[in-house]
Parts: sequence; structure tokens; C-alpha cells
Amino acid sequence: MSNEVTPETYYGPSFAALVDSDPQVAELLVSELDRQRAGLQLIASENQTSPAVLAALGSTLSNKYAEGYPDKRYYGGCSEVDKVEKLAIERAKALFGADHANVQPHSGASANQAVYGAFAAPGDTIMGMSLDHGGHLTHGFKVSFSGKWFNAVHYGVDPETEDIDYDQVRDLALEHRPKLIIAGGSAIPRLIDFAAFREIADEAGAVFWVDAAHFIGLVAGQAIPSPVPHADVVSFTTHKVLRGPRGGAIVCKAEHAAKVDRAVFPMMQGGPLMHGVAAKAVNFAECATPAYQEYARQVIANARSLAAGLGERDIRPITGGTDTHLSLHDLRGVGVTGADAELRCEAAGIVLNKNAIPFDPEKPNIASGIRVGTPSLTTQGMGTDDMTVVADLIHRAVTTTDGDPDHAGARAIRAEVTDLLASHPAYPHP
Ligand code: DSN
Repeated sequence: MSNEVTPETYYGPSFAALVDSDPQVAELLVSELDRQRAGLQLIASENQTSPAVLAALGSTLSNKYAEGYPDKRYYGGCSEVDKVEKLAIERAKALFGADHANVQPHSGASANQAVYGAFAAPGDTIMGMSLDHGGHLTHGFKVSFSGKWFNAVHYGVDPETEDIDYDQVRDLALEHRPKLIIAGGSAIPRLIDFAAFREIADEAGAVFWVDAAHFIGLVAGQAIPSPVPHADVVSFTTHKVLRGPRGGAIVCKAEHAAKVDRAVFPMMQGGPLMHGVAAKAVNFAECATPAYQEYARQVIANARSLAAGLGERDIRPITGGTDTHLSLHDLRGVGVTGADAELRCEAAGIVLNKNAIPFDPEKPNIASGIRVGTPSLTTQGMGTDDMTVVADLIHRAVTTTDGDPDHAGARAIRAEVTDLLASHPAYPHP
């Protein structure tokens, strides 16, 4: 390395340059940071990356075209980005105990497109969890490419346990013989039985794919069992509990490596976002530490405490609780819709999302539920006692305010949110 690296030599001038050249955008970056600092961030799929990850994202690697893979590029000048991508691949393989890793997907949806590209062709049958029971758009929902290009079959949850109905998964798999069976989704509070899915996939002759976007951070932190030994292929995002940059990745068995790589590039993507790949490398190293493992365990403890606290206040947790970073809650006990709850909470400084619950009588844009997650608050250092306070604030926001930020109740709750955040700030000022 030719220069000594200090914030001043490399990263320091970049924000100052933005302030000079485009104060309008600079101001918006600051006001978004203020927004993230000012509220309780409970969106289950969000987190707060480290300054190191942000520095890699804001780097000159953004300038480089690097179509292809390390040592096999279509452009010159790739010596340094080759080293970065090799580092990210090796760190991902070590972190997840995987045979192979592809760190180029721009997002979770791009990673999922590549998995379809590797293992299926338009017109094939695929099977995933239905979106309204906790699945994902890209698992065959009708308005997504995956629902348009494939014959999608969906399983759901058992009405009694509200957890995945494995008998139904097996029956549907044997009836429809899908090319791909997908486990994973965006609102599943419980652990998934990967061994059961593997057995069903083998019986049905299907490729077993885990979309681990939501919980891969808990796997990285060794807080829950890993899908990697069971699945043919595991796709994920890097920005949720994992706490890396916005992006995607895929790990798979060695036998699938070549077709997964070809499906990412050149089938689905062009040049990789090398600044994002560098940020993924930084993140994978951060996740391999005891501090991150402790964080992952605390995320779950906090989610359990929050779910129980809301349950005690008649905001019932679907499945009775959670094993992960998120819980899904039925608001019918307090007679408020998900849409109203989201508005009322936001007015009170609490950011969460409305969410359909299994067998929801409401339309998805109204919904009977909310989804809450603890990755961000745990990054801010909150613990299980704080979650009891947060549960009380959510309950009061949902039941005693009306969505108007000037409502006296909303103002009072916002003041308590500010007090709580004072001892657990996001991105504390140095
Ligand atoms: N939008 C993500 C989530 O919130 O779960 C999934 O893609």
C-alpha cells in the first residue's frame, strides 16, 4: 500500500465535497440520518451498518467495471477488485461453512433470480411459502417475475399452530413435483425445519433452496441452526440482521457452483457493484467475531421479550412467540388495523410495518397485523428490559393515538422515545 490510510487521506473529504457541490442532497443525507436517530426502528429487515461498511460503500471501487469473476474478467485494471472479491468469497465461505460463495448479487431479488436461472426454466413448477402466510414476492407471487414465468405452487401454515404445515409441504411436493422447493420468507417467526424440507425435496426429486435473507445474520452469529448443510443452495441479503451493505449473495454446494456463477453473470447481471462487494467483505469479517455472536443472541432474546410484552397487552404474537429476530402480531384483540397501527406508531416516533397475518380477513394494504424486529434496537445496545418499555410504547401508540403527530398522546410517547434513545443512540456522535 503506497499511502498511509487515515480518514483524512481517503474518506474524510468525500462528505465535505458533497456539501460543497450538492448541498441539497447533502442536507437530505443528514436529515435521513436524523430520522434514523430520532425514532425506534423496528422494521425487521433493517439494521444500522458499521462506519467501516459505510466507508467501503462510499469508496472509489464504485468506479470500476469488473464483469466476470476474479482472474477471469472482461476488462483490464481489475487487479485490486480481484483481491477484494476473493477476500469476500473466502470470508463468506468460512463464515457459513459453504463450499462455494457468489457475492455479486445486487440484492435479494437479484440473488433469487439467479437461483431460478441456475435451476429452473420458464414454465417449470416451483414451490414456496405463500406470501400471505409469511413467504416472499419472489417465491412465485403472481405480480413478480417468479409468478409470471413459473407455475408456482404455495404451501402455508397450519391454522392451529400458525407454523409451517410440513404435511401440506410434503403432499403438495409429491402432487406437483416442483423443480425447486423454497424455504424461507419475510414474516416467519419460528425456526424452519431444514432437515424435514431436505427429506421432502429428496422424495419429490426437487432442488432444495433456502432463501435465508431474513435470518442469515442469526446463522452467521451461530444463534440458530444453519441451512447450509441441508440445502443445495442458500440465497440471502446482506443488510438485515447480518448488518452489512444493501445487497445479496448466494452460497451453494460445490456441484452447483458453476451454474450458480453463470446464472449471476452473465445471465442475470452485468458488472458487479465492487464497492458493495468490498462492504460485504468488511461485514463478513465483522460477523466472524464473538461480539457479533453475542449481538445475534441478544437480537433473539430481545425479540422474545418484545413479543411477550406485546402479547401481555392483547397484541397477540402469531405462533405464540418467536425464535428469531422478528414477531408478527394480530391486532384484532385491540380492534385496530395494521395500516392504522403503522400510522399511529410513526406519529409517535416508532417505525414498524403493517403486515398480513395468516388467514387475514383484511386486504394486504390494510392488514390485521404488524411485524416488529429487533436488529436495529439491539445494535443500539438495548436489552430485554428496554423491550418491555418498547412494548408498552407500541401498545399506547396503537390504542391511544390517532395518527396525528400533534395529538397530545403521540407527543407524550415521542418524548419517552427520545428519553429511551438518549441512552441508546443510533450512530452516536463521536
Ligand atoms: N422487503 C423485505 C422485508 O421487509 O422483509 C423483504 O424483501
